[in-house]
Amino acid sequence: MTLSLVPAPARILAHEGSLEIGDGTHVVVESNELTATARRFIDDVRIDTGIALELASPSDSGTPVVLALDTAELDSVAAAGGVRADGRSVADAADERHGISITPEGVRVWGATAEGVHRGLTSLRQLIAAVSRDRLAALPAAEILDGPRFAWRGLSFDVARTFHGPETVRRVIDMCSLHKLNVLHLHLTDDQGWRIEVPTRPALTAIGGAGALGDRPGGYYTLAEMAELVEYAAARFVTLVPEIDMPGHTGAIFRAYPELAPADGRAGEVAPGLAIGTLDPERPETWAFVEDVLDAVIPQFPQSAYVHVGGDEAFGMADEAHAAFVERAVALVRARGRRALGWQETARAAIGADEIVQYWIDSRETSAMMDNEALKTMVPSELLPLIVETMAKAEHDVPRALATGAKLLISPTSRLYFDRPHAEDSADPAQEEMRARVGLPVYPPMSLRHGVEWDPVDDTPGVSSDDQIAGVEAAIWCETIANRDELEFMLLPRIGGLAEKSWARRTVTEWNDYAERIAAQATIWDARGWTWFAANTVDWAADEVTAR
Ligand code: TNX
Repeated sequence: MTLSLVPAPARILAHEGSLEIGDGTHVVVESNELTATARRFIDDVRIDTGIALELASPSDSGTPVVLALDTAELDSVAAAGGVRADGRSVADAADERHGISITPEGVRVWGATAEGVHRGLTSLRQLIAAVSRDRLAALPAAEILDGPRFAWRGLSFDVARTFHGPETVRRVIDMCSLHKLNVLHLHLTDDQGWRIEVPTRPALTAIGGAGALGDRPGGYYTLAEMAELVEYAAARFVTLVPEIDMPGHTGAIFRAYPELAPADGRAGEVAPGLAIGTLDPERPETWAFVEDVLDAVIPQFPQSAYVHVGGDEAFGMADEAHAAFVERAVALVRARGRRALGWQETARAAIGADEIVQYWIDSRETSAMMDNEALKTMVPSELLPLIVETMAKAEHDVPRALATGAKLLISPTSRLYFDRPHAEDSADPAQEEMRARVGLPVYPPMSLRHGVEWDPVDDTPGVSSDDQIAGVEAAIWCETIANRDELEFMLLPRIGGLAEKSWARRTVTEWNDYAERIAAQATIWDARGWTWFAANTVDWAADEVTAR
């Protein structure tokens, strides 16, 4: 039996009959701890389908959806592997396993934690939306037992090249929640903009936050806005993880505080989206700055056990200086009670087993990229050898990280860079126009099918077991993404493939089966007004979806 779920659940048992859900169907909690989760579910179903469910007490009569804290049968699904961004244990406090039983008499959704119940209700949401017609949903009777393969299922979101305001971030959090993703990694700083308030360093936002790539408008999240976003995410069991990118990608810092810039004046944007110049680990003012930033940023992310320190593409910096920088930045994070995570280049420094290394450079495709004519027109010729040099070292990063005992966050350019152009055609001319414009031309285009026909362990050179992996994370970089429509167009439907590869236990996703399941999701995307790419390789109309 296949149900219209993305990601695919671990176990499905078909039962006889069906159950109709509609306006006034009761939702009952067996524990007060689940009330907020129940309310969120009722809200979501109303937005997705128009169906108005009602929170009721157990004594009320009527067909109920019952939510319970209970571990019955959940041991038949293995506990998640990997690492939680909030530092909690998958064995108890943050067990996401759950069960869903649909019979003609009602629905029961249970899990060991409120988070587990929320994940189960997310499946129920998808099932209701897939069959709902005129505010009635006839659900097939079934039992589902499910839980994630990896504890870290994330999306890295570049809000520096284009500033995406709080409303857009909330929409992205909603997309994460709908796909059972539990981490939104905010790439808050880069050459083109600084997006987080540091009260002791006001020029970071006043000057560094003023612009974005090209002539796009700038902006930043105030302390109050960030607090609201953290809360909005936490209510959906999503952890916001901050990234402060250093010692490279620091152009915005240098505009705000020129005394931190390289003394030889060799800092600045050399091509749209590409700057040179790095923070100098030899200078005391560099570390006074980094401490000020960490002291301001860390308390804004009370849920996150990690701080991402960047570490990528420090073009032109000596290896020793880069390693010294990373080691001290990691030590400062640890001194503040958090753990560090960094792009894969951080594995070239002496990091510890508690650190996470984010693998992104798929060395099997870099030589083709380096030969790509688009790259040569984008990057000044004197910078090309520096890029080639950095990329050549990349193939040693994964073995080096694993040798220290650090775990990997799997984010290969080849599968999980959502700023690759879409490969498929769309029947809609406006979408074809957007497809030609959005996505970095240095990458070959990627199809939805390519996004699901792979495995994070089998397809990462040097990795042989789930135990070496913290989790799976996609990245959406915004050099070519100038607004919300373009952002959503690149995220959907690709985010479904990310969910499938980070949550689902089967290592092989069969394309035809996946294509049917993802098509059923479009009802919700439409109901929420999300822009999405209607690839012509999926039969979207099979789900009676017409309006977009
Ligand atoms: C490389 S991924 C970068 C980003 C770019 C991205 C474009 C990484 C750690 N650095 O600065 O935006 O490529 O895909």
